[in-house]
Amino acid sequence: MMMKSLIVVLAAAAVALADHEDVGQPLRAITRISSPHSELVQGNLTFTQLPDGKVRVEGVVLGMTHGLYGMHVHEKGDITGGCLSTGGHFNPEHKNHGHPNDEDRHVGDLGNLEFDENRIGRVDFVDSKICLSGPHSILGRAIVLHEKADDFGRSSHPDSKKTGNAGGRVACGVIGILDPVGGWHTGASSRPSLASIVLAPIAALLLLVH
Ligand SMILES: [Cu+2]
Ligand SMILES: [Zn+2]
Repeated sequence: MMMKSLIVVLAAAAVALADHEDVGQPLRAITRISSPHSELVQGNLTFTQLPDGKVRVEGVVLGMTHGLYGMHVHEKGDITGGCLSTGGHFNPEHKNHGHPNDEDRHVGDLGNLEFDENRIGRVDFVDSKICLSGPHSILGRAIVLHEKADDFGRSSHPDSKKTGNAGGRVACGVIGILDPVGGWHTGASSRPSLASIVLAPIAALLLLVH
């Protein structure tokens, strides 16, 4: 009886510690945005995986004149041919192009970035479709900033439902790991935590002895 309660306590401790590890280490990614055409256009964006499954996007991009410019996650992290080699909008569910709040949207549709009179574009929003792990993961893909505003698939232009008719690609950057530096590719739910690696054999041993 003593042994059984000890095993239960150890198992509970392992679960509690595993939860704590996940909460303490949010996945964060980063991209350095630059332009093959202009040294003026540049910036940094960070992506933080929130506990509710959404992702917070923060940062500053400089260099575009006052106005709105479409910004998307494109499917490839390939900038060997400038921003053109990043492929199309990241669209794993084969939907139409849309507004970030639409149900019918590409996962990569992040809306417009607004630049002020001083050519500063401040970014701070939460998106519910992009992720830093799993099938919607944007890690290793690219952020692309366009030359025009995104119309969210709502104009009569033939490209509206495909790209938002945002025009050419001005600047881009590959989305990479910021922190933590390990544990990204094992999956948070299936990853054995340090606690379970240490405590599970002890529990098993106690079961055997019992
Ligand atoms: Cu785009
Ligand atoms: Zn799109």
